[in-house]
Amino acid sequence: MNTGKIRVLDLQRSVTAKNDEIAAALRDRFRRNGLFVVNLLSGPGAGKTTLLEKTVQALEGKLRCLVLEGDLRTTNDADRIAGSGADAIQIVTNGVCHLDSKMITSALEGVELDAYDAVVIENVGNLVCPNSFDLGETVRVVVSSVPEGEDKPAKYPFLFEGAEVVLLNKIDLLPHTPFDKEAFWSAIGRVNRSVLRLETSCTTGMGLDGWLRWFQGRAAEWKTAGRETE
Ligand SMILES: Nc1nc2c(ncn2[C@@H]2O[C@H](COP(=O)(O)OP(=O)(O)OP(=O)(O)O)[C@@H](O)[C@H]2O)c(=O)[nH]1
Ligand SMILES: [Mg+2]
Repeated sequence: MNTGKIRVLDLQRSVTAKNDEIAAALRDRFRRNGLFVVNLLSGPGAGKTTLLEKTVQALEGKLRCLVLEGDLRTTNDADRIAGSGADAIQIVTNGVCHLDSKMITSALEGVELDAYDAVVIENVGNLVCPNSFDLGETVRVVVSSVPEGEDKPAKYPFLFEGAEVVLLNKIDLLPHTPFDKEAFWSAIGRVNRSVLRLETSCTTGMGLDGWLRWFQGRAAEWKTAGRETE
């Protein structure tokens, strides 16, 4: 008996391969400009925009930041960033649950990147889909928050695996919840041993100095590294 041919179409792979190609071009462009680029990831409502509001306010006059905001609808987050004094671009994905490199390329069309030292891309609030899409970033930072519970790194490990920093936010709520901080950091240690661990409250300002030190230090380091490769 003859056997028939089969054809396998791996859609996920072809989508991410194209995305990676565009992301590589973005990464080159960012490097040429000595731009430190953060892909900021979390579940919905962990405090990404609040952290960025505090960050751009604290760095005013020290580091020129451009913020790209990804949301399914509204310009709320870009409005908040602009209100805090930094330039912002809102990407409205209209239902798409993550940002991709093509969206970033379109958003940056005509933008003079020389005017900035750092770009932060606040991804769509989602602990799953954004993980597969390289945006040409220098580093990934994941924000987790106390009300989400300590089991998120164990249940959604992939996002945490690729992070340079994990920031546990809303620590002001620790006295009011059964959140087990030791269990949270142990789970992080199991998926990513080298990650920088930070604890913050964007409400009280607790721990924000450590975050700002890391951000400024890495941006400065990156600018020098970019110049050296020219
Ligand atoms: N108690 C407490 N509330 C916080 C803290 N940080 C942010 N919030 C609140 O959490 C809510 C969500 O904050 P956002 O900054 O909008 O969160 P986000 O991650 O940008 O949300 P999406 O963009 O929708 O995914 C807001 O009501 C903030 O005021 C914190 O450290 N402590
Ligand atoms: Mg936000």
